[in-house]
Amino acid sequence: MTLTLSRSDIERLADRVEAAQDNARAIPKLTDDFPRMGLADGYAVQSELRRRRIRQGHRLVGWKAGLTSKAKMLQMGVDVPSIGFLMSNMARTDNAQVRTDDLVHPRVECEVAFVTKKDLHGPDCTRDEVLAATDFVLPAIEVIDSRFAGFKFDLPSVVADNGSSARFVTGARARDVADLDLRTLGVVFEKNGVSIGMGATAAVLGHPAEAVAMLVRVLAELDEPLPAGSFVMSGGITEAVAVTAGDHVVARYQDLGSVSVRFI
Ligand code: 0L1
Ligand code: MG
Repeated sequence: MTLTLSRSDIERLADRVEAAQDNARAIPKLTDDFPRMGLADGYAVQSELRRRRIRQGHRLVGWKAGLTSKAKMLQMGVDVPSIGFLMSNMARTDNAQVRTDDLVHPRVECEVAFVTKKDLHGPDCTRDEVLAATDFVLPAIEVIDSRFAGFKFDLPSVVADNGSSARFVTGARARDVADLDLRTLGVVFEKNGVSIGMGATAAVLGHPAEAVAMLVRVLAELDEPLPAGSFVMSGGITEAVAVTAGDHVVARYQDLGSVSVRFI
C-alpha cells in the first residue's frame, strides 16, 4: 500500500485517534484536516495504534472484518469492507456488563466469530481455505464506537480509528463449521426484549468465511499473517443499533445458541 502522508503526519493522526479513544471524546473525521489521506494512510495510522496498544501491555487476540454487509455499507455510505485489530482488553464474556461512560456513542452488531487452528496468509486466500483452517465458530456481539462526531466518517478515517472497534462479547457455545450451514444461519437481534433486526449470515459478503478471507487478503497487503489461534469477528449481519446504559441486548442464532450483553 502506498502512503501519501509523511511518517510524522501518521504519528500525529495516531495521537489524535488514541486520545479520542482513551478519553471517549468525539473528533472530526481525519480527512477534514488531511484531505490527501488515503486508505493506505488509514491502515498506517491503525498499525501505529496497534503497536502503541501492545507497548501499553495489551495482547493482540485477533482481528475484525467490518463494513461487510450491504446493510452496513449503505448505513455508513462506503462500498469497501475494512479490517481492524482486537486486543485482550476489548474482550467480554457472555452476559457481561459493558460500561457506557468510557464510550462515545456505542452501537451493537450481531456477528459470527471464528477461531482458527492453522495459519492463514497471502493475497489469494479463499473461503474454502478459511473453512479448512477454522477450529470452531461462536455467536458474538460487537460493540462499535466510532470516535468521529455523529458517526460521520469516510473509509480512510474509519480505518485509522480501527474500524470503530470498542468491545466484543462471545457466547459460550463453540460449534464445528462442518456441522453448520454457515451461509444460511438465521439470527434474531433483540434489545430489551424487542426485535431490532433479523437476518441470515449470507448478508456478510455471501458467507461469513468470505469476510475472513477478505481480512486475510487485506492483512497480506499489510505484510501480516493471520496466525493459528486467532479470533476473528466476521462482520455485522444486520445494521448496527445504538445502545445506552440500561439496555440489554441478545443475539439468538439458529444452531449457534445465543449471546447477550448488558449496558450500564
Ligand atoms: O464492524 C463494523 O462493521 C464497523 C465498521 C466501521 C463502521 C462503523 O463504525 O459503523
Ligand atoms: Mg462489526
